Amino acid sequence: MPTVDARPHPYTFELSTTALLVIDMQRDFLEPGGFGESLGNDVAQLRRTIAPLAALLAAARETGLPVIHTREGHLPDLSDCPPAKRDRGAPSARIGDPGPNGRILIRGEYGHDIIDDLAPTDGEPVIDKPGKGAFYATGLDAMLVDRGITSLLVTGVTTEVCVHTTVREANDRGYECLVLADCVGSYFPEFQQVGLDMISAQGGIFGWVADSTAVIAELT
Ligand code: C5J
Repeated sequence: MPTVDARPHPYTFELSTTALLVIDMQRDFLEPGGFGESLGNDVAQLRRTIAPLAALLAAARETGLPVIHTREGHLPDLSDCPPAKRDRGAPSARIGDPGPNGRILIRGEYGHDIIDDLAPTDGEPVIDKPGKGAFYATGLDAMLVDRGITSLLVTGVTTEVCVHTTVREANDRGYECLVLADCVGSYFPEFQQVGLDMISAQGGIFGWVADSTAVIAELT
């Protein structure tokens, strides 16, 4: 069984019960004109995750590890977007408003889709989620149970929002989570640091943290 150097202690996983989860690597978060930028964020902060994640994806695909992608977004009529979510803060453009990449965070729009560098391949499931967590109002849990997956390699954006919410949801459902530090990103460097610390603190209260190179070395 592969074992990787991780915080707070080495992480051992079985290939047959592990999946790579790629959270919300969407144009709306990583490219100008989307939801992330409308909230005042510098999208460049997230882009450093693309190259390491592309390498990890390639290794997972070569090994035959299941890969599951998620996308945060809403139905065109916004019936699955709570007004509290749409109204919060003082964005320059709200969810559903027109932007350079189409209506912001709306399913089917160009900006809502996954960036070209990390595009899912045929057969890789893409979970559309209306919330921050990937388990809320989705079929992810049933999909994992169905496939016998108990351990998740967690990647994507943003560290303190959708990655954290998903890892916490996964913990409450009994999954083991290894978060890949170089493959998760935050618009705020200090949140990146503390977000990762919070996962592995207290003996790994939410899981483990490692670099993707440690996992790739075990997969290839
Ligand atoms: C945010 C996400 N930050 N995918 N979404 O609103 O983390």
